[in-house]
Amino acid sequence: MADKTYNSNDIVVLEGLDAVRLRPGMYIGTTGIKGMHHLLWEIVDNAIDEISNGYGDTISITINSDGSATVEDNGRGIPVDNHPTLHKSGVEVVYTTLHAGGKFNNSNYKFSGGLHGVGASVTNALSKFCNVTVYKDGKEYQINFHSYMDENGKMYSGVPIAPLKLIGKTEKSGTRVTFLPDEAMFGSLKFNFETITRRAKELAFLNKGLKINVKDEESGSEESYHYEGGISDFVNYLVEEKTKVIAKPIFFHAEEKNFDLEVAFIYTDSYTENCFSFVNNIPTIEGGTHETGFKSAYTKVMNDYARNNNFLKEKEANLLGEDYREGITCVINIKMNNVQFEGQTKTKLGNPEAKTFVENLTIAQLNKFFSDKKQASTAEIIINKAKGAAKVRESAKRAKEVARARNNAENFNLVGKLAAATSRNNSMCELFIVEGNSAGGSAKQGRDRRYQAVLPLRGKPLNAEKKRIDQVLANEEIRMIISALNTGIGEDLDLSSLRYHKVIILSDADQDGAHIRSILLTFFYRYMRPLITEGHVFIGLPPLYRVAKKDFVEYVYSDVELPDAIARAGKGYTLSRYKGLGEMNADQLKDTTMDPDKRTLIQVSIDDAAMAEKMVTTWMGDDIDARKQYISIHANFDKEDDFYKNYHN
Ligand code: 1YM
Repeated sequence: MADKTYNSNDIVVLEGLDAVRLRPGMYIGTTGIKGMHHLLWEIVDNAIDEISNGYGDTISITINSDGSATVEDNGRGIPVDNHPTLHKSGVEVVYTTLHAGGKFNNSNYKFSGGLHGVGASVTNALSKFCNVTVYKDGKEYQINFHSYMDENGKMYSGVPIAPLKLIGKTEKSGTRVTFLPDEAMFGSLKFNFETITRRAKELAFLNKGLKINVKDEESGSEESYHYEGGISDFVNYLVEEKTKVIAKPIFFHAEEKNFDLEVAFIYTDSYTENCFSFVNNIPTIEGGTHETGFKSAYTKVMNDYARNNNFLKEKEANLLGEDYREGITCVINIKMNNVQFEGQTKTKLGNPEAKTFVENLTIAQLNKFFSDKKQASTAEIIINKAKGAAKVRESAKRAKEVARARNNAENFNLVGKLAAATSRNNSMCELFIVEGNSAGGSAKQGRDRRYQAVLPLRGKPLNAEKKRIDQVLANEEIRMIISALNTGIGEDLDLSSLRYHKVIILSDADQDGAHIRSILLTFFYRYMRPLITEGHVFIGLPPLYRVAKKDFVEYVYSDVELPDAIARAGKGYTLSRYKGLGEMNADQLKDTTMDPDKRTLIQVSIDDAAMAEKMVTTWMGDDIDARKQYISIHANFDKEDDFYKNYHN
């Protein structure tokens, strides 16, 4: 066969949507459940951009029974007129050209949002079909795209079946998109109602006035979110279970050319600091320049106020930022262009100009706020609280020193409890934190002593949620964990000395086990957060059943897998249900839960700190009913449940 000559058309095709299929990771991160939801967020982002620029107010998301999703807004509708050089309708260009959105809308839209700026074409490229309806100027238009393989095995990604077609008249205005993630890319994964509602709720908080409806056709579940108070409502929601010490959130909004900033914060009687920041609606879990800018401005404003109003005597030193932030819950929401992300998980804002901008606007806004005499009592509460925190800081420092000394002394005593690994290669070593002495005993026998260490927990460790650091450190179980990990905690945490690079929580698959797991996760979340964000924390998945017949033995980790396992065993099988880890002997525990070749671990991560925080306080807060509900929803986890993967999502 003659060599095919390539012309420019072929090159265009090669650089088009097929590139997305060849390297989906580059565009959506993974082809797992998160990547699949990313397809949805790309479409939702376009709708949000439209609404935040003042057109329309409502977005509806539907999970359809056939596995597809529909997103509809009531904005202007994507342009339908022909693109001057590409000779295709605007809609077609947006859905078939990588980064088309940016090229089109930069001049019209103040901030090109877009989760990672890749646009709707990526969603189209990775979908089996993608149908777009535009309601504009009294008319309804439709264009359908599909992806398929021809008889020669050549792949076609997101190609239009026909050009944009005029359907008829309409009263409506807006855009409606339905797409089905391609099984060839995502297997049998399904959209998750909870994942979608959680993010929808957050988007509604971050975009004041926006209405988002979410519906699951299959189950009939429906939720609606709309907050006229925006991030002030967000802050109130985050502290719902806590006791506020100032009446309502302090809020300000300020903008400059190409920058938009809003901040809301409140104080509760808790001792932790909770700052959540966002850039263009994206959570910046690792913080960054905007957070730094706010914090340094806030410390300065409060210290100046304290001096000018005689809360600090001339001889007294300034209070520290951390003093002013004890018990704060704060949301920082900025919009800007040319965002640069840094950090381990690319969730840290790097733009240096964001620091200056947030700092200057915060100083101006808060000085204005506190110059109002009506706010004098609020300022007084905050400053007195900070003074209390400063006092405790001094004594906690001593407590920490004591604890450190004591830890060293007690390392001998710990030997009996902690079965340490012998290898000094920390990156290969694992620490199993095991619920109960009997399971702990089996784990010690079943482990590979070179790389695996076992720390049995006798009772429930201390709930770190409501304690100051000195009380946390007084708890023996917690001290054993800190001592075994060897990193220190809080501000002093140093991951470079981490003794065990995998920290694996092994608890029973029942409510008590779930509680112990959440207590441990809460402790890590509060005092050793980098351990989680840098991927060192895992949950071990014990089997729920053992199906056996003569030589046949199969362990089953979730209810959905059980029928298949029973079928494989055939008639005359015996089924045992494990109620707890303690029921397994050393060999069984090793085979099912510890052996790296056979076990299943769930990595704990946080990709949305605000929602994780809410979950942690719900788990650990005073509202027992809410806590029971959360724990039971998530107690029966299995491999499909991506909840633990994200600690939120
Ligand atoms: C359900 C998804 O995509 N809505 C949407 C998208 C656009 C517009 C309106 C829009 C933008 C502009 C002018 C503009 C987009 N248009 C483009 C592009 N909802 C959804 N609603 N008129 C309408 O940016 O000037 C990209 S997105 F590039 F064609 F302008």
